[in-house]
Amino acid sequence: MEEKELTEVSEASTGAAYAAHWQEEEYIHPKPEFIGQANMTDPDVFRRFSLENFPDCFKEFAEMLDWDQYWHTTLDTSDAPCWKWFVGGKLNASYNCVDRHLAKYKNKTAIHFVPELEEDPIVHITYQDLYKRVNEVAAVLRDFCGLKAGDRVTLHLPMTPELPITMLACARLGVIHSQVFAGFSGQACGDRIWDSGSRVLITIDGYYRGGKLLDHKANADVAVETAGAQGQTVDKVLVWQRHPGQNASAAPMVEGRDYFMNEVLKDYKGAIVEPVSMPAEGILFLMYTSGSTGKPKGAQHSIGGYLAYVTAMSKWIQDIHPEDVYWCMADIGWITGHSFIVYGPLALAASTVIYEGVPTYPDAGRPWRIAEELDVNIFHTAPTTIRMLRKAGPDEPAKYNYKFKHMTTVGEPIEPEVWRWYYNVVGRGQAAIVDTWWQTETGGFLCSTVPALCSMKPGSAGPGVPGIHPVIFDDEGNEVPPGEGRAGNICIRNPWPGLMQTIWKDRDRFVSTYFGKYCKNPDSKDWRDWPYMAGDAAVMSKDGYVRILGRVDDVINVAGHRLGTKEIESAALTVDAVAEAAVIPVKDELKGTVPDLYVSLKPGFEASKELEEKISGAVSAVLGKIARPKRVHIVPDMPKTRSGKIMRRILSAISNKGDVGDVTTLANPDIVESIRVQVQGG
Ligand code: 6R9
Repeated sequence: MEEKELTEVSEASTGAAYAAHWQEEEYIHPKPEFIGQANMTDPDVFRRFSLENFPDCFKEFAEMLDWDQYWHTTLDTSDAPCWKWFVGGKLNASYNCVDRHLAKYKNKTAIHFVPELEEDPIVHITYQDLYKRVNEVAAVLRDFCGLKAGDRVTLHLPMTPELPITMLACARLGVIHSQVFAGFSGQACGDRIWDSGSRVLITIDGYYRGGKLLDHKANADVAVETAGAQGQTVDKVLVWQRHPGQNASAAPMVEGRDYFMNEVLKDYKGAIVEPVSMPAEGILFLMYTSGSTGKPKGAQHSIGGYLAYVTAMSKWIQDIHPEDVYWCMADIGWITGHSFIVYGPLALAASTVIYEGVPTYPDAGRPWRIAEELDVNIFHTAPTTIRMLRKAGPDEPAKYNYKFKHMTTVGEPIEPEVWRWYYNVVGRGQAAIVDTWWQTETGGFLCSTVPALCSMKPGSAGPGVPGIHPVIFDDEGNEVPPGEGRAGNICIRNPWPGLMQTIWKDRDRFVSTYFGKYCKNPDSKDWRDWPYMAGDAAVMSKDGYVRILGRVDDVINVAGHRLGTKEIESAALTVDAVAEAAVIPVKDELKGTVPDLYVSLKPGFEASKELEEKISGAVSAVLGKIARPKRVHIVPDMPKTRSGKIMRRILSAISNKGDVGDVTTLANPDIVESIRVQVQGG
């Protein structure tokens, strides 16, 4: 069933070959068993969602939801490029994710909560339980906190069911939630409270991570202080308890400000709050992007457009049916969790799994034990986790009895080597894989294969999903035709309902960041003049599949040749001993920049000069001498964020002898100094 196609990427014809002279392209077809049960098997979908049928094609997404009132205008472009979708329509997101399922599915599990400690029982929350809990929390927010539609609330919650329950309670009232990743510091949370103008903060006393009960409430005190110093007063802090009735935090409760949620809830037992009928163009939530430079920007997502988009993506690309047990191992503190743990799966009445802790706790077999126990059949994670599981337990999946029909990879480019392990070992060569490329800003997927309709190509995200029309532009704004092998800036030609409405309180930054470079006419109200620039470099092959090379600043220009850092990392991963690889551009007198390569090894392998040579040689062999790393550093571990992304910024500071900056929010801050000593000496 597997075909190989060799596409020549000729340096002579492209001027700047981005990678190899020969780029291997392998197609792997989905299995008939998957196709037979899939939600989207109609090849005509791509015609129906062609630009000729834009924007009306997107009505099909909106029709997956229940509306209180239908829209009169599918797309309003009068405030370009702040597009308005389904104008005139009214709906409620909480109703769509909870109430509408009660008639058919009230006794079905909505959320399986898996505590990190394996001895603690898994909690199964039915749709009826979810309905009850969401209503009670909504009553607290409305009647105890005085919150109403349009107000902002900051959540600083970890991976427990209280997080989606609180989100849905906000949505029920039309209150805008702004969830801050629990691994972020109190100060980072405070900055976001201030920016969003929240006067209520919802947190928890503690949660488990790596086997330890962390004190989380202490962060709330710092957050409130930080926001206060900038002029935003928080008058109420609601504190969930990880173990109701027992305080997991040493931080004192501030009289008149801090309240244990479980105590307040006692007065709201059985409360029912009618879902507020909201305009489609109302705001569902803010999601601040990591904000490595400048102040964090709040991506502002709509109710109708966003929910329609994530529901359709969950149905067609994630292939979620109500009877599926779906596990996305991301954190709800990131966009992936909002769209593909909470809103999309619940809108489709699926059972969604929430796992509290670290994927490798207490060992690398944990995810597969959970999959076996809960009968998970759809699995969703990021390359960094896949690499970690492959490194720590390459043979673990085979020990457990589970069966995935579908798997997702998201968040960074995946090396074909790693993709193949995911496919063969985790998916047992049976599951369809989608490599979904998208962003916080885009609400849902941009490029991915439709799993029953398209073949998979390891390392490529795929073509635009139905309704998304990607294009690659060079720096001058000329289109780079598919199949040329030249990298450029990937843009989307058309608006779509999941795209953020704007950056909260910063329309100018929204317009300049995403449209500034390629807008054809800033006065135009025609969407054709406003391609969306994602900020990623990509190559499109002649079949329209897109290979993402990384952020625009992740492309290394070595002596005029564009090299994707990911291409080099993939090459390094072809050496058996290598578990993870990260490439850093380092200034070079002759070549402008050259790649510095950091690698960590699989268990059982030792660092040596010979191995460094071997890795370096492999990179030259796969990509050509131009890509040969200046140095290969074999390090004990990579510096990583709490969400598992390798912090290239820190490696770059070490390679380029700069300031590593604040490393306290890393998962493993101690590694930074040992790498620095290793690379720079003393
Ligand atoms: C969903 C999410 C967005 C950036 C994006 C790109 C990278 C995401 C990817 C991918 C290659 C994929 N990215 N998915 N790169 N292949 N399948 O991760 O959102 O945290 O905002 O990150 O992540 O560089 O621009 P976000």
